[in-house]
Amino acid sequence: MSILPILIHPDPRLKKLADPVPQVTTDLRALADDMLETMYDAPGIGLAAPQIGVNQRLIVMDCVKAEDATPEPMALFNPEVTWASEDTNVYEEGCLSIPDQYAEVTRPSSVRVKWMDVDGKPHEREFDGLWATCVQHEIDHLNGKLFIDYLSAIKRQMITRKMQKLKREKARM
Ligand code: K2U
Ligand code: ZN
Repeated sequence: MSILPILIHPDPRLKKLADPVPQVTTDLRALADDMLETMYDAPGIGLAAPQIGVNQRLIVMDCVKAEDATPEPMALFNPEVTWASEDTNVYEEGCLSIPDQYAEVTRPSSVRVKWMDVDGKPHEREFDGLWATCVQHEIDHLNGKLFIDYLSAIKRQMITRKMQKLKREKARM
């Protein structure tokens, strides 16, 4: 198991449409494990393969936040939203590829998602609450969309400039 480096915005690899996974291989199972370890280490509650530079349709999540609760790690291959509620929720979102920047994003409060699990088995179920926000945030990553794309051009530009400065400073270290 490895902790993988997370790409930081702006990066063209974060804007690409990820490729479908034809079948779940041993390598992809290992990648899902590494993504979960990377996510827990960040810490985060979700991570999409493009964020670690792999342009495939794979996301991992564990939105159980309570310290004493049992973790619920999930790996979803080729996830897609099949239904979204009209009701919406506003959540102050962040992103591991846009560190320390937060903004309110409005999304459907419930979604039904179908996907393939690590054994290649199909699933479809409804997600609510933080799980719904997270799964939509992660599927956006597979379509090259970041939470800042829901903000005004001015706010998006301000955050992008902060990330460009951060990357310049990191490059000097
Ligand atoms: O994709 C990512 O960058 C992981 C995000 C997922 C996420 C963002 C906003 C709302 C829900 C999920 C990270 O987990 S950001 C860190 C975080 C941690 C706890 C709650 C919300 C965000
Ligand atoms: Zn993100």
